[in-house]
Amino acid sequence: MTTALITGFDPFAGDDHNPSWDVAEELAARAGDGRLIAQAEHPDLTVHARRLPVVHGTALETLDAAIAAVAPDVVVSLGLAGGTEAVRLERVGLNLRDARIPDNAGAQPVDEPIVDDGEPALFSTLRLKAAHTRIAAAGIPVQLSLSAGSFVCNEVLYGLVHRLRERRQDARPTAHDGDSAPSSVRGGFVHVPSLRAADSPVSLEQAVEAVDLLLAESLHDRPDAEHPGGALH
Ligand code: PCA
Repeated sequence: MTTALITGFDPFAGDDHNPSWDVAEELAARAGDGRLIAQAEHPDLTVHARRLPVVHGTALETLDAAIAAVAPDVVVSLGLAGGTEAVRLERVGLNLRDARIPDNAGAQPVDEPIVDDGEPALFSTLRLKAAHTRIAAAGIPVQLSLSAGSFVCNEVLYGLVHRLRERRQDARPTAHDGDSAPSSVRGGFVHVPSLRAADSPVSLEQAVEAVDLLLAESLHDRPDAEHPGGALH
């Protein structure tokens, strides 16, 4: 069996709704009916959706518990980036909390590390360039993004990649295990625009399809595509 964990977030900043959770729920519902594009390529794929609190620290604890419970082969976390106009495939998580607004528990950390003595930045391990090509070909507005900000979404991206790497190291085979080490679990983060707005450039349907295609691409073992995708500024 192949298992994907998709997370969305609670509403925050006084909103009563967060579309990232709609996308996660819809992916799990479609997977239950065998309707995902990713299932056409990975027929034994099941999808679990979990909702994370917009709270520094607690978001990562909730994600960590979900990873332990679900034992996923791939993890895609989703969040809302209000005011943006495309699905943003986040490439880099920074080891930085610098919150412009309080989180849902009232905390507003400034210039703190997420992981004490952790590396300054960690890269998503999803196959973002391969996915970007397919999502763009489907006519969905999509961007490779070099910053997930410095609020809870960035914390989940950095913390997720950090945690998956630690788990891999914990699971390193000993001389007794031979080749039985689990293959590496890919993980990363996607920001979606506020999909409900009447003038939203991306619909819920398109955001769901984009993450579906990202799943399809990221469940392959081969390395990411190698075409240019950087930014000049
Ligand atoms: N977006 C926020 C946190 C939760 C969410 O959906 C962010 O971009 O950090």
